Amino acid sequence: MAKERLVFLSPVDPPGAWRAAFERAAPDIDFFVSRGEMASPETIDWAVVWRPPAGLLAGLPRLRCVFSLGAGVDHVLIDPDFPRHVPLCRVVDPYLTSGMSEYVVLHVIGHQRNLLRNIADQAASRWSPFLPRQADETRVGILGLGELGLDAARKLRPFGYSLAGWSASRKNEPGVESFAGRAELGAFLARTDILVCLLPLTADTQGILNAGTFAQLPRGAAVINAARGGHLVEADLLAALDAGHISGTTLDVFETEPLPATSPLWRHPRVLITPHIASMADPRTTAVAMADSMARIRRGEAPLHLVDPAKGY
Ligand code: NDP
Ligand code: OXD
Repeated sequence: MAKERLVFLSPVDPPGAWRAAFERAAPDIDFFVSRGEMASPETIDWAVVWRPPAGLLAGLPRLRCVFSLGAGVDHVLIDPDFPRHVPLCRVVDPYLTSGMSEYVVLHVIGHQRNLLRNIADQAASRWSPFLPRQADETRVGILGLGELGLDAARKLRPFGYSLAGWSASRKNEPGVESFAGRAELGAFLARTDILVCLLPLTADTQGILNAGTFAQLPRGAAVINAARGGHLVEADLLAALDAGHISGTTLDVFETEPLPATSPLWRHPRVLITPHIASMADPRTTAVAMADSMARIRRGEAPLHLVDPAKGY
C-alpha cells in the first residue's frame, strides 16, 4: 500500500527539526517539504503549515487534516479558498504555553519595575535610583483567557499582582477577576495598569488595540502585545506613547513582519521589540500530538485541538 504523504510548508520554521520529529512520531508517513510548489497534489493526506499560499490547500483533493504550526490559525483562515470541510487543528503544547507565560511574566515585571527607564539611564551613563511600583499595587489585565492567557495569569499570581482577564465567555479562575464580552471591556480597561494581549486574531478582535482602547486605560498604563500584529493600530500606539498616556510597550508581533527598518517603532525609547519569538511550537512534542490526531482521524474520531473556522479560533 502507498505511504501516506505529509506536506510541510512554512517560510519561517526550519524543516530539519520537524522532519526528525515526524520520523520518530510517524515513521510510516512520507514527509516532504514544499516551498509553495506542489508535485502530485492528489497524493497529499496531511498538511502542516504556516502561512500557506492562498489557494494551495484547496488544490489538495485527498487532504484529511490541516495542522497549523502555531496556536493561532489566522494565517490559514486568511485564505479565502481554505477548504472548510477539512478539519483544521492548532498547536496546544506545554512548551508553547510555558514559553508564552515566561515572556508575559518577564515583560509584566519589566514594565512594573520600569526597566525601560533603566535601559535609557544606562544608554546615557546616568546613575538614577528610583523606587519601582509595588507588584501588589499593580493591576494586570489579560485580553484572552484561553490556553495561554490562563496559564500566564496563574504564573503571574505568586508575584501578588491584582489580576483580571477579558474573554468571550465568563471564567471562574481563582484570583483572576473575569470580564466577558464587549459590554465589560471598558470596566476591564479602566482597572488595568499593564495590558497584555493574548487574543486570537479574528474579525471581532482585529484592531482592538486602538486609540479608543488606550484612552480607557489609566494614564501611564503599559501595553504588551504578544498575539498578532493585526490587533494593534501602530499609529494609535505611537500617538498614545508620545502623549504620555501609555508609558511603555512590548511588541512581539507586527502588521508587517519582519518589521521594516523604516518603522518608527524601532527607534522609540518607550518601545521594546522582539521578533515574533514570544513562544513557538516545539517540534518534538507537537509532532507527537499531530501524529496522535492522524491516528484518531484514521479511527474515525475527532483530532486534537480542532478549530472552529466560523469562530476563527
Ligand atoms: P485560545 O483559543 O485558547 O484562547 C483565546 C481566548 O481569547 C479565549 O479566552 C477566548 O474567549 C478569547 N476571545 C476570542 N475572541 C474573543 C472576543 N471577540 N472577545 C473576547 N474574548 C475573545 O488561544 P491561545 O490562548 O492558545 O492563543 C491566543 C493567541 O496567541 C493565538 O491565537 C496567537 O495569535 C497568539 N500567539 C502568539 C505567539 C507569539 O509567539 N507571539 C505564540 C502563540 C500564540 P473564550 O474562552 O470565551 O472563547
Ligand atoms: C503561534 C505563533 O500562533 O507562534 O503559535 O505566533
